[in-house]
Amino acid sequence: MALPLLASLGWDAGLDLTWASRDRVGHRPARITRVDRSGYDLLTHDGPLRATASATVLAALATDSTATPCVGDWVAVRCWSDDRLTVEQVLPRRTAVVRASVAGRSQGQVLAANHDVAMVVEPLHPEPDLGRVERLLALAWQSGARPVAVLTKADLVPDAQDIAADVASGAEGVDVHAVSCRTGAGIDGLRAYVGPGQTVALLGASGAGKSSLTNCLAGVDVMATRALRGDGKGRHTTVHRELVQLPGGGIVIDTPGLRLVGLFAAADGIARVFDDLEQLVLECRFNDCRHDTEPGCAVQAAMSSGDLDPRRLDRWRKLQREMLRTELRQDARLRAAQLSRWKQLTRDRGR
Ligand SMILES: Nc1nc2c(ncn2[C@@H]2O[C@H](COP(=O)(O)OP(=O)(O)OP(=O)(O)O)[C@@H](O)[C@H]2O)c(=O)[nH]1
Ligand SMILES: [Mg+2]
Ligand SMILES: [Zn+2]
Repeated sequence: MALPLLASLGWDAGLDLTWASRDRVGHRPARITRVDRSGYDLLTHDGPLRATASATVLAALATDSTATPCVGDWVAVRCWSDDRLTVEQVLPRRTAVVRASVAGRSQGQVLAANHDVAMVVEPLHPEPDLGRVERLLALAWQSGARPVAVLTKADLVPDAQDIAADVASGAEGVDVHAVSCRTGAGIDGLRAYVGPGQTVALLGASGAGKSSLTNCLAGVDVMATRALRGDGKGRHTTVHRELVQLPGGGIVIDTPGLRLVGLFAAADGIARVFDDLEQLVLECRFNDCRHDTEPGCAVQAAMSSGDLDPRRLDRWRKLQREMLRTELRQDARLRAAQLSRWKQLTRDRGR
C-alpha cells in the first residue's frame, strides 16, 4: 500500500497493517491537512480532496469530543456515487496533543495527531515565560511524541545560548534550540526532526513565531505571518491548524497561538517535566509531606541549598492543582452521565 505520496505523508508499514485489518471496501486512506466548519481538507495518494463527516463520525463525536477528526489524523474516506466524499473513520492515533476544551474544561480537544515531534515554540524576546514552557512541555510529553523546545527570535537578544542553557537545565530529556528566522541561525539544527515522512507539531503562544518557523523550514512562504513585529499580543495570525508538506519531505503542523492551554489528563506529562521534583519528593521523610515546614523535607532542603528555585515549586503546585480541578470536573461529568443513563434504564424497565 505504501504509495509514494502516502509514504511522504508519514504512511508506513504499521499503518499498512492497521488498514489491512479493517473492512475497507470502497474506502481509501487519507490524512487530514485542515479542518473547518464545513469539512476536511485531505491528502490522498491522488492529491488533495475535500470531505465531510459521515453519520458514524458525527455520532461518535456527540459522545466523545476527542473523536472529532483533527489535523494529522489518518482517516478512511468513502467515495459515493455522486462524487461526495465522507470521512468514515479515524484510524487509531499514535500520538495526540490533547488540551482541556475551553468550554467547561471537563472534555478534551485534540489539537494535532500522529506527530513524531512536539515542538514547543517560545520567543527569546520578550523574555521566555518558563511557566508557559513547562506547561507546553507537559502537553508535549503527554502527547506521546518526542518533545523539543525551540526558542525563537534569537536575533533580538545578545545571550540566546545562555538563555537556552537555562531553559535546558529545567527541561530534562528535552533538546533545546535557539533559532532565528530572520538570520537563519540554528534552523539547520531543526532539520533532523523533519526528515522524510516525519511530522512535527508546533505548539506555542500567538506571536511566538510558529508560522515564521514553518516558512523558514519550508524555504518558501506557505503560512501568513504577523505583518508588524509581534509583541505577543493582539490578534491571532493563524486561525486554522494546518498540515504543511516541506520540500525536503517532512511535515509541519502549524497551529494557532494557544492563549489558555488547559491541561487535560496530563499527570504523566507534568511528572516528566518536573521529574527533579518528583524524585526529591521520594526522599522526604513523610510520604504525605506537604513540603512546607515538615522535618526531613527534601524539597525544603533543596530550596535552602539553592538547588531548587522556589518559583519552580510554585509552578509545579499550580499545575497539579489545575489537574486536580479538571479531574474533579470530569468525574462530575461522568457521574452526571451515569446518573442519566441509570434513570433512562429504570424508566425503560418500568414500562
Ligand atoms: N526578529 C525576529 N522576528 C521574528 C522571528 N520569527 C518571527 N518573528 C516575528 O514575530 C511575529 C510573529 O510571528 P508569527 O510567525 O506570525 O507567529 P505565530 O506563532 O505564527 O503567531 P499566531 O499565528 O498568531 O499563533 C512576526 O511579525 C514575525 O516577523 C525571528 O526569528 N526574529
Ligand atoms: Mg501563525
Ligand atoms: Zn517534603
